[in-house]
Amino acid sequence: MGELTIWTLDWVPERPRGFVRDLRLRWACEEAGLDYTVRTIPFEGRETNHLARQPFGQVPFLSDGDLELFESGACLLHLARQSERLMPRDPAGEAETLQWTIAALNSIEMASVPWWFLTISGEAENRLTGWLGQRLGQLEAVLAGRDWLAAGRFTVADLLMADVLRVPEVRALGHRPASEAYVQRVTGRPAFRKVHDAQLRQFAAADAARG
Ligand SMILES: N[C@@H](CCC(=O)N[C@@H](CS)C(=O)NCC(=O)O)C(=O)O
Repeated sequence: MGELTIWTLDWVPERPRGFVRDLRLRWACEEAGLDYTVRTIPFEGRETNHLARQPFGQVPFLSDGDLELFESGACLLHLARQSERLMPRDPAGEAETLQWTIAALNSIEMASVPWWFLTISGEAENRLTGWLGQRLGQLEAVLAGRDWLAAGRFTVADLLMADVLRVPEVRALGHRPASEAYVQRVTGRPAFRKVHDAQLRQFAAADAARG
């Protein structure tokens, strides 16, 4: 394990603030008690200025000593291997955590992100609403029966699922009390509050620097 550096953009417009996915990595480090530094790449020119480290021109990406990796989910699982607080070490607990981490990305965020883009683009009818609504309803049934997704306690799967679910437009879609309580439970953790505030402060400082 080397020195951890979380890379993000040096500035973003108002809307994504508090939601830029470097927050997932900062949050995991805080939960795990891992030291980390946040460094930035320029927002202007992001389509091409860091393709060698993130081939889609996005953030975040992570340096761990000489090792570099991108995709927030991959970075989270990499961090989870460094801390039992993020992922249990027993085979059943680990398998459950992996399963729900991938479910957050590939069953929920896979539907929520395209739905969200259509919603904010102002389409009169969002044809993905039925698909997302069904997925969220199925997840609501799971969350009605338990506080945490895996291993009976907080894991990196909850960090990721709550981050996917906390998007305001997603939260407002339908009545899902167990999911809402879950989002509040997970994002009520001190580590989330700390990194959320830190991200907002970073971009506010960047505003000031830009004049
Ligand atoms: N699947 C990627 C998605 C990364 C992503 O959407 N990053 C956004 C910020 S949260 C970004 O870099 N947007 C700038 C752009 O696409 O130009 C991951 O989870 O790391």
